[in-house]
Amino acid sequence: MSQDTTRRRYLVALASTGVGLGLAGCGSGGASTDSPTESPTESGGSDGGSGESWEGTSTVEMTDDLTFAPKRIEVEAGTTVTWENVGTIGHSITAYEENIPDGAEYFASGGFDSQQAAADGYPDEGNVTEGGTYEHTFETTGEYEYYCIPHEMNGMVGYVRVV
Ligand SMILES: [Cu+2]
Repeated sequence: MSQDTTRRRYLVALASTGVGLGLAGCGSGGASTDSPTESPTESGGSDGGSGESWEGTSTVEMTDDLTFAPKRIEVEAGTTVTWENVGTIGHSITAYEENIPDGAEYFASGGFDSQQAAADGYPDEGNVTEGGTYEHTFETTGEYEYYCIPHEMNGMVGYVRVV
């Protein structure tokens, strides 16, 4: 079986040569990753914490920029908040069931009593069209987070703080 041994040595020799060449060949990867397509996510998942400004108003506009303006409002308990569609694109006002104070009444345009029902019913119900309004009276103090069903993916989210 000496023939076999010889053959093995030959293969090993080839292999090491190959490794050497491989290393030499590396390190060339010049042009490639300079893509700036990463960061323009500004209004990410802030937790309503520091640095956010809360406006003392009871009127929120919904715009063709796909925003609630202002995004954060603060009102006293018992205040009726009005959302008005000042653009041409339809929107919903839909509370996150998990992000409203304990014991608070659920709210959503269309009058739904759960987030699931609101999502299922849209857009036949709950769509606030051009010039349309939606109102809700906040009785329970705490912080509420809501969104627009068709534009949640665009960051169309808002907050109401009731004091
Ligand atoms: Cu919207």
